[in-house]
Amino acid sequence: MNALLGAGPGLLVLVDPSRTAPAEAAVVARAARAAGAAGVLLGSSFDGTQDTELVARAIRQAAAGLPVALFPGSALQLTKEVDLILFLSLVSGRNPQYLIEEHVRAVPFLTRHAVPTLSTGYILVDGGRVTSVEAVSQTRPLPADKPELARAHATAARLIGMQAIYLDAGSGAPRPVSAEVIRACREGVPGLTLFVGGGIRRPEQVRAARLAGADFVVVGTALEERGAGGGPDADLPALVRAVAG
Ligand code: 1GP
Repeated sequence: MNALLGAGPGLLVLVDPSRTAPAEAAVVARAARAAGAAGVLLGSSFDGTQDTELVARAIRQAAAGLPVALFPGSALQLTKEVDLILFLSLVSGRNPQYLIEEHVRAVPFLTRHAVPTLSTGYILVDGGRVTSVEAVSQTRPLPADKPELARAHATAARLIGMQAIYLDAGSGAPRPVSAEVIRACREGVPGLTLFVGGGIRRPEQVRAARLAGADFVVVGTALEERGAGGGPDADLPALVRAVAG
């Protein structure tokens, strides 16, 4: 079993290499390991081309044993310094670039480097504002109040043979993916790994996502934002505890 998948269910801390310097990522990774997070996801919907590798290396050096997975925005971000690459197909969209083109471009890299991949159907759900993923991918998110539509996309990805689903409201979304949408997708893909992220800031939101069927709950922005005391706004240990219940 892959190190990251074996660490679940759990909380994943998302580090965006285009916004986080290697030294800063090292601090985040140490905090994630100390808090008992299942691992770190590394990715950006835009940019991060060469920073991705530097940040991945800094995380591994700072927090040995903490699983790191790549959550790439494009084939340009591929790095061998991770335990797993989410091989993402943006199945909520109809843009061939993110359904097959980036995948073909990834093949020379994956032929040279034997990094494990996880075929993942990525489903973008409306989180209340236009997010970077929507703008960069030029795809529309699914409506937030149509669980049956999300379930159909997740089920289609399973029938195609994908191994996991990532439900995302987009980074910094005002509204996370609802429990109804998560539950509907969980029903459509029993046995597949289910990641849920986007706009999750508080322990009760982590708990709700987990109870609705998420295996991994992803938090990024809330841990980047600084509170009044200068430290992160969100309480990482409390978020980790919320996954366990
Ligand atoms: C974004 O799901 C991730 O793709 C995490 O979102 O930054 O809002 O936590 P946040």
